[in-house]
Amino acid sequence: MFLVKDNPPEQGFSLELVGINSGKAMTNAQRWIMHMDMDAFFASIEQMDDPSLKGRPVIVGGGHRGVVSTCSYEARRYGVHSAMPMSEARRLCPQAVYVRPRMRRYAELSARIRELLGQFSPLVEMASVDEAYLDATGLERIFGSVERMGWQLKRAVTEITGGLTCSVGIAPVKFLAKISSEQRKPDGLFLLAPEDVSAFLHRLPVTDVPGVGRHFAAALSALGVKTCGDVLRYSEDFWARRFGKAGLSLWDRAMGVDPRPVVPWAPPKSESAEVTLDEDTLDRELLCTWLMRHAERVGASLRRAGLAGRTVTVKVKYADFRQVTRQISLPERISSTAAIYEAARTILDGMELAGSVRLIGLRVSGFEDGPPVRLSLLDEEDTVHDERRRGSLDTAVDALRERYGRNAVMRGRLFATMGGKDREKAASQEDKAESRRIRGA
Ligand code: TTP
Ligand code: MG
Ligand code: MG
Repeated sequence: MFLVKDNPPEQGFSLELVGINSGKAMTNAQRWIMHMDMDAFFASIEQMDDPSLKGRPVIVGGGHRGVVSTCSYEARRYGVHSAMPMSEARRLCPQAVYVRPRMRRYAELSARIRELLGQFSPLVEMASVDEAYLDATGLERIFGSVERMGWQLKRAVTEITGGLTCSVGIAPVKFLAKISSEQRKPDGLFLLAPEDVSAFLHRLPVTDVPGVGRHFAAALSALGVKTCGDVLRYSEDFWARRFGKAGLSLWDRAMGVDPRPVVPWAPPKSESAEVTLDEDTLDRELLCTWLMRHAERVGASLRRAGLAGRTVTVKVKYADFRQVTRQISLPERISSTAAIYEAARTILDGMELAGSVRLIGLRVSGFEDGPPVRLSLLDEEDTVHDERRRGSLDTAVDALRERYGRNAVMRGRLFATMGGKDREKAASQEDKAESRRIRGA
């Protein structure tokens, strides 16, 4: 007989099977990790929202010089794939329908999926906008079997999204669950039972193991190592000596070992950034420049997390440590750098500085979906349109930063107001600036 026991809250909620008869914790309960990933996520949403696109090659991506975000399975037949230059996609598949990304719509559906997954397992980790790991250990008892849980989850995802499909992988550890979810894409389910793991790994190409990049793969190929089975032909010691951490990790994976737990994601209540200036200042231009910097950091974090907030707060601390905060509520939730900056700027412009400033901070909160409060000055339609336009600039900037580092791209405003020396200082102060994410309270 078994009972389900909660762990102490500080360790997070998890299910643990305890044998009543023996009175001892049962450590050999089968661990199950489920990985779900939406099929052609952005493109499928476009097809769902515009039924005339169903069954047709659809390519979602940025302007002519941009890259492909993703494409429908119909377009994949022509060799189009994510991260490919749009120009190449146009050459391969000129008849496709080309669509600009609508990040807010995708984030909205992602949030809906995240909420749903929480009803399946207390331990859900959103790994990206369209995929998640669920700890399914012990949940057979609720769903009948872990496979049935997977099918139910697939059905529920399709229902809650209004028609999108996902693929599910179920395996004893995380990396195998992720690889499993790719086995039957699209709209598939693949269960890798513990007794099949070793045969599966034996022929699994090392390039399918997360963490094995192009260079590592080339070095492996030179050793004649193509599959995880080949990895085991050399000793653990060999891998450690030859490739250090990466080698050891590869050995572990080839053995089917992946101790990483599913780490649940708690939505932040706010996103903020602040800086204590090297010298106290009365210079509003400088403060505005810092607000722009903060808006970029906070905006990028929000967009990464698929969040947007209605409340913008500016915090000012004076040289004598007195502190003032002012906030405004907007008619709709925002996440674009420009909109956050504009709101912050409006606040600062309306503040009378009571002395030199030693710290300036910015926070965005109010992520929940409330009924929008109209601000009479702004026409809502315009705001929505504006946020969309800004959204695509942010997507471009975020992508460049991802590739070339945080300081690679500086907006016109920052560039115009900062001299070369100041820009360097901002870059180094950037690292000192505290970006806090307030969880819970
Ligand atoms: P993926 O899950 O990698 O791809 P996908 O959902 O489009 O297709 P699949 O059925 O193979 O899972 O990425 C999820 C979304 O993230 C994708 O729809 C668009 C976006 N994305 C990019 O914008 N750029 C990229 O390079 C990748 C890989 C994804
Ligand atoms: Mg996907
Ligand atoms: Mg994905």
